Amino acid sequence: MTLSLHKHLKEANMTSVTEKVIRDQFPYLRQALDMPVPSIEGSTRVFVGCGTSFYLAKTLAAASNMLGHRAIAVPGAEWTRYHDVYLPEEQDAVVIGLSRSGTTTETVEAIRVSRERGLKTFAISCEDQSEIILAADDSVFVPTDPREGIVMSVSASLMLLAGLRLAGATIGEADIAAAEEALQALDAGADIIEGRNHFVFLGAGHLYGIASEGALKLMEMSINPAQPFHPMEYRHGPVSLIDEGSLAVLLYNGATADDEAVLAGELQAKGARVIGFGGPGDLSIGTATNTPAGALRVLPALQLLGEKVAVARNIDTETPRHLTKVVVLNQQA
Ligand code: F1P
Repeated sequence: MTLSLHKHLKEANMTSVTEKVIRDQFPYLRQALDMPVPSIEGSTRVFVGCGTSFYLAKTLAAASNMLGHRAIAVPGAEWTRYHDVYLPEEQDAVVIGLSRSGTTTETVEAIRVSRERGLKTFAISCEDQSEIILAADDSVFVPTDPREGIVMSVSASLMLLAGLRLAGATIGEADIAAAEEALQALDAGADIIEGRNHFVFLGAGHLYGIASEGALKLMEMSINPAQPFHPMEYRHGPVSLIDEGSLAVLLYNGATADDEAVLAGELQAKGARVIGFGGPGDLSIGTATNTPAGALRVLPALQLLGEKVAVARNIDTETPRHLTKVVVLNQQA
């Protein structure tokens, strides 16, 4: 009988490289706390990226707005092709591209096209001297764990941390310690995923971007559909999918936590189990999520959740189906 790699790992009680990288990310994050970040000029910030980097962009735009700097987030290709749909012509915008590899065609193109239009440009990347860093006016380089594979984990946390600091947020040791504790709490309570095959991630306000990243992570790691929603939107249709196979990950937002707890109770009554970050659930993880740093506090735990679901389904996260580390497109004339 041939055992799949994951079954083998499970039976031998071994840990995948993906999981090791997720668990070992905290020293990298601590190191990035003191890294110098330049200040960003411009009256409007446009954060662009693809995949995980786009969801980081969404989180950073929300954090910027919370901190008093107008910002939007747009997927790389959308910004290149339809910038006027997202923002009227404005010369004082700065376009900030996020890309772990620094070579994702659509994100690099968004930076190049913006610069040609006379806009200021900035890059955040985990690869020094990468295409995006060379294409932008200014940049931040955040070195990541060289063991990291296709699935973005520590690199995402690092670019989020750097971007939050760039956006003006104060990030400190307490945030890293909280992220580590949240990951440990998720680890200890991971039995909650048993028998679950329908996953939803709920986050209001600045937490919607990171809820979206939680869903993407679980989907690409475990080949299981997962969707993000704004919590108050969930009753408006999607709730019809809830049953005894559902797991809802609710990122409570301080200001609206009472409303979200009511929703959690309704989902539980329909058969769902709930993981509550910063509020009640079948598994409650007591992390404060109401500041811009809240996204960073939950991200490593969401990454581990993706791995846990993958292991339960015998999926090897080192070779996620149909995915490559970078999407490079053939440029057409
Ligand atoms: C972004 C990205 C990943 C995704 C996939 C392809 O890459 O879209 O989020 O998981 O593996 O690349 P990057 O621009 O941050 O390097």
